Amino acid sequence: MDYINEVIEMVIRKNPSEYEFHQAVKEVLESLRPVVEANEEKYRREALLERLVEPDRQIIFRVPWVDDTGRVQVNTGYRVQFNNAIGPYKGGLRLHPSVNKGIIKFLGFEQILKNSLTGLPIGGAKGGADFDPKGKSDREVLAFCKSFMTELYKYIGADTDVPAGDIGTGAREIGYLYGQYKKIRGTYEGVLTGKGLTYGGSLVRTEATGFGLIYLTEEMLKAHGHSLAGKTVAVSGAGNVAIYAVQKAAELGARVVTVSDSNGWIYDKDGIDLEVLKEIKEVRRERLTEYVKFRPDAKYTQGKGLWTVKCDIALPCATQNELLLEDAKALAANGCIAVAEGANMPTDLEATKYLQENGILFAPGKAANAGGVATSALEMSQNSERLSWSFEEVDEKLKRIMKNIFHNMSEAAKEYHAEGNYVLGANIAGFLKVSEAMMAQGIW
Ligand code: NDP
Ligand code: 2IT
Repeated sequence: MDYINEVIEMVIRKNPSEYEFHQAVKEVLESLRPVVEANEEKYRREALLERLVEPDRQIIFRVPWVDDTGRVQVNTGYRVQFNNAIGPYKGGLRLHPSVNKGIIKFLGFEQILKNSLTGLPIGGAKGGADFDPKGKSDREVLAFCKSFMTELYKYIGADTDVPAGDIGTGAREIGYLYGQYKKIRGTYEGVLTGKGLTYGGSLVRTEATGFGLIYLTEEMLKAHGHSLAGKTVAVSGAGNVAIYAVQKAAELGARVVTVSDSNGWIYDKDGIDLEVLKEIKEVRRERLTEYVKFRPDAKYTQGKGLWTVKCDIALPCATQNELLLEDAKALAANGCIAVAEGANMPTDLEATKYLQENGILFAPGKAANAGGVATSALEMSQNSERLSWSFEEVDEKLKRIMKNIFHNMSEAAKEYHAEGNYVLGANIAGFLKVSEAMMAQGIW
């Protein structure tokens, strides 16, 4: 058996029920084949791939907190510190009832290569809990966050591991977590990113993932003789990434016709009304069913079906495995020319393959959504020098980073004789830096 298949088999054997982790490892290792085959002897001797797929450490802990009725609730908390070859561990915290070890490990593994692609010195990590912030009072969210940080603080720090937001973890949660860290440690340090602007946050971090997704998409379209202006765009999700993708796509002249949440989706043929969307999601924290009350001509559909809408560009921005083979077929049949992943691994392996084989441009999440973590790294820089940069300065840096990511993955794909295969290009470009750093630092 070849080295890559051996490692994939080992991962499945050692981590039997971690399906999302298997999926991420398969996608990455398969696309590293040209590099691995050219260096097989050296990599085998160093057990490089075995070390890459085994986290540095995995922390799992109990998170007890008291709800508004006085009952004690117990959640499971996670922090997987995957790899710090090129910088301190960095990655978000996901708060969602579906969270388990396999999901946190797939996200942490992807984060290693994503963070490498940004060109900034950050390693890969992820964490979270099976806590559902939906429907909880502010006091309950505070109680959870305090308890979560009371354990997590032991393992993190501005130079060791810097968590941030992800699904279910926004500005409110980061604030509560930061307050508790400061209380326990007694230090004022950049231990989290996505902080509020009054206590060390960076301008543009809120918008960064969505804006970055659009900057990279525009760069990819440009390389193929297109642009966003005048295009019809389908977005899924209605959270942090989706909202700012909708905003920037509209600013560049596209018409975004859909958004969704886990219950259903909106089709607004005149273009999603950004102010309405922000009011519902960011201010009132309500469901998307409210949207049609403000926009009676829009249509709400319960359940799935968003990818059957005719669009030129599809931007999945909700969660993993939300765009499957039948969705890819529907997009292709409707003349879609590009898919760029705002979420992490929203497109499964079969759907990705189908899109690529049918000539649809495909930008993988670890490149397309890297603007969030890249701006987090810019927040870390500002915290270190105790200064804050202007919106324009951070936005300009973000744009440059996204353009570089596109060109680096494009060049890597070309160099390995797979022009236009950005999955292969992103994985190889991200891996080369990490593997070189790992080998330079000996065996650990
Ligand atoms: P939010 O919590 O702000 O929004 C998540 C959105 O996705 C909501 O609309 C939510 O709907 C929907 N969603 C979540 N889970 C599911 C599910 N199981 N099925 C259907 N819909 C679902 O999260 P973000 O916008 O921050 O994150 C979205 C994606 O982007 C995730 O994959 C995340 O990992 C990725 N990402 C985020 C970054 C960031 O900076 N925030 C950076 C890079 C990637 P509902 O309200 O009904 O749950
Ligand atoms: O998936 C991701 O890249 C994030 N959730 C952002 C992580 C970060 O550290 O800003």
